[in-house]
Amino acid sequence: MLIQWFPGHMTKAIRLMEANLRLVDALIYVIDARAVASCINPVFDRLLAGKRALYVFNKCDLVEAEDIAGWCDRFKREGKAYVKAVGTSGDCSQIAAGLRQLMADKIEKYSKKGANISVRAMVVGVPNSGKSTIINAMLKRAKAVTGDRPGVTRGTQWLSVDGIDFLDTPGTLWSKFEDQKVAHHLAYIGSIKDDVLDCEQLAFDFIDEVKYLYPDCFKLRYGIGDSEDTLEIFDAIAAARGYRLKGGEPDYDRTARMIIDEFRKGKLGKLSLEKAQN
Ligand SMILES: Nc1nc2c(ncn2[C@@H]2O[C@H](COP(=O)(O)OP(=O)(O)OP(=O)(O)O)[C@@H](O)[C@H]2O)c(=O)[nH]1
Ligand SMILES: [Mg+2]
Repeated sequence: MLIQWFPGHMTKAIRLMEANLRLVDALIYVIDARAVASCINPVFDRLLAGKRALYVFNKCDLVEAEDIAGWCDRFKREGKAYVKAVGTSGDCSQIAAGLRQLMADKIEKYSKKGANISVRAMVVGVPNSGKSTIINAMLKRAKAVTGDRPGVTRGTQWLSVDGIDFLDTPGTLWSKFEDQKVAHHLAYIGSIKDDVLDCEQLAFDFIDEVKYLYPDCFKLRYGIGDSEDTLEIFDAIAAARGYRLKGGEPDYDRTARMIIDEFRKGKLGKLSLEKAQN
């Protein structure tokens, strides 16, 4: 299955982001902790040029602490500023603190001048990584619209709290995925609209990859027997859930949707698709 998704609203969003770039002091780069490398958007390189960035490993509740620690070490080595976050926990104060630390010299300069100037940060990231959720957590109230699907935020909007102005932006991807593994990971984590995906194939590919990364994961969740064969695992999950068509055949569509949905919700366990050392 070849995955490509770059709808017109993303081209528009990238133009909007570029137009707003001169207004901001820094970027807050929101990454899904389950697929860190795949969340690095080459389009953002242009936005990053000459700007400071605070990387936010979001959705840390969905990965093991040691996996995210590996990414923290790597970012540290690369001289990148980062914080860990769980947007849905409601407490994202560490992001504001990280940003203040990153911008300390500028904040001091402003305050020496006696000017009451806010730090302005543009929040960027692939669709569904949790940008709007994080901003809401910092605002301590829901102002930015969020949702468990990609493409929720369309236009840009400014939201302010404690001397920081955040610019929420729509999640954006890039025009062509050179590496289909990246495209698949983005699809698994919900950054690509499900309508453009073949869900059965996606779930098959998911099992095919995850069975090596986490050999016991399907056995533990669905109580199925030992098998290394992807189709056998798929069939066994359908049977365990009793998902059958009228003729008794496995209902692959329903099973596929359920598996992907359970992964996205963290019900398959804390699965990290990408390790920092790879
Ligand atoms: N488990 C978990 N879910 C999260 C976390 N942060 C956000 N979410 C969920 O992720 C989904 C997407 O959140 P949004 O804030 O809408 O994501 P976004 O990056 O603004 O998405 P777009 O505007 O579509 O680009 C929502 O269902 C959130 O509840 C987190 O730390 N952990
Ligand atoms: Mg959003």
